[in-house]
Amino acid sequence: MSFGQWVIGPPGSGKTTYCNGMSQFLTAMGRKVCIINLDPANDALPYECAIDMRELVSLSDVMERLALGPNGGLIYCMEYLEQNMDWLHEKLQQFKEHYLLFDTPGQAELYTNHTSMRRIVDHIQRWGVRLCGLHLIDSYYCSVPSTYISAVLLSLSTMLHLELPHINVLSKIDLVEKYGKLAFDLEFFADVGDLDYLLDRLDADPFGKKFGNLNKALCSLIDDYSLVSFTTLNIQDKESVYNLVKMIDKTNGYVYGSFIPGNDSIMTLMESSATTWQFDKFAAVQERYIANDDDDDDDEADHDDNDDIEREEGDVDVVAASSQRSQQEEEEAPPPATTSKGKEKS
Ligand SMILES: Nc1nc2c(ncn2[C@@H]2O[C@H](COP(=O)(O)OP(=O)(O)OP(=O)(O)O)[C@@H](O)[C@H]2O)c(=O)[nH]1
Ligand SMILES: [Mg+2]
Repeated sequence: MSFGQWVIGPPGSGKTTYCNGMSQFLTAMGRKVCIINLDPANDALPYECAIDMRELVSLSDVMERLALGPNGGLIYCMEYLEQNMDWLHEKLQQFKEHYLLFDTPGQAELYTNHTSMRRIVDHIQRWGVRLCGLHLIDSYYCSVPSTYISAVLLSLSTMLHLELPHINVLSKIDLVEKYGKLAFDLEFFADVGDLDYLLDRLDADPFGKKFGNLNKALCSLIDDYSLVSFTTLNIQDKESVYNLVKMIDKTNGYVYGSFIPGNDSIMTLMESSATTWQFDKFAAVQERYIANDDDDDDDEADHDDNDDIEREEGDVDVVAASSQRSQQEEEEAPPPATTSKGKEKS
């Protein structure tokens, strides 16, 4: 039995960067990690790839030989992989002791309605790999009510389609307000609060008002399922990555797993996976990445120098993580700011 993550999300949501950063982080924790690239269009991989689907089939070849466009070509590649699962099985034999990270393409239809990815996932699970579906959604979607609602719907249909133990993640949380101020506190968007508040916002917009009834029906559908919530991630912030690792370890069962490298003390891991209060968690993230209207002047004051984001293109620096990080350190996280679900930011 081995464990892994199935990393999905729309184009540009950060999947490849995530696999790179998460691999560095888990390696620093002592786990043996293997990244599998299942994106046949992934030309410039930032990580060292143990298994690369492009050895089996590449998008450029398919497009050229079959005269297909990029989307049709990608679907063809996934169907080709599905028909050649023996190839993947054989490759994975060398990595039985490894923690697996699957990097996938961003086309949404692959994980919302097309059946190949679903069948590929089923195959891999039957080989004894306990997977957690990790769905990355760029957090800028939160800045516009209509895009946020469509992101929640996408997450819902992905969960229902793939049927994996699943975590939705608002990625690039460090950039959450880059394209505009959030209408509500972060906790509202992470917990998918009462969407009636967003409907009011949509009604205020002439375009949104035109589709008022449709929006209302969609929000009520989301509400009926009551399945979607998000956690947050800045891949360059080790605390953010560590919090996510704890969630994933519980979701795919790693904390209850066998004695494999990096999992020498299940009890210690279980202890380190103690749940942080959601309220505290989002308040700390909000305080770090979202400017407080009351004190715009010193919005950088509380940042830890190590965790600050200085983005170079394609650069990830998520190392120095330690599996020995103590519970005490966790409790020393910044104090919660006052947030309340559904309340407008003052
Ligand atoms: N600021 C910030 N940028 C990020 C973060 N994660 C990824 N990025 C950037 O987002 C861009 C897209 O990241 P990728 O990892 O290529 O996204 P992807 O989902 O693999 O994209 P496709 O494979 O095309 O679907 C890159 O410029 C990354 O550096 C993050 O947590 N914070
Ligand atoms: Mg990618």
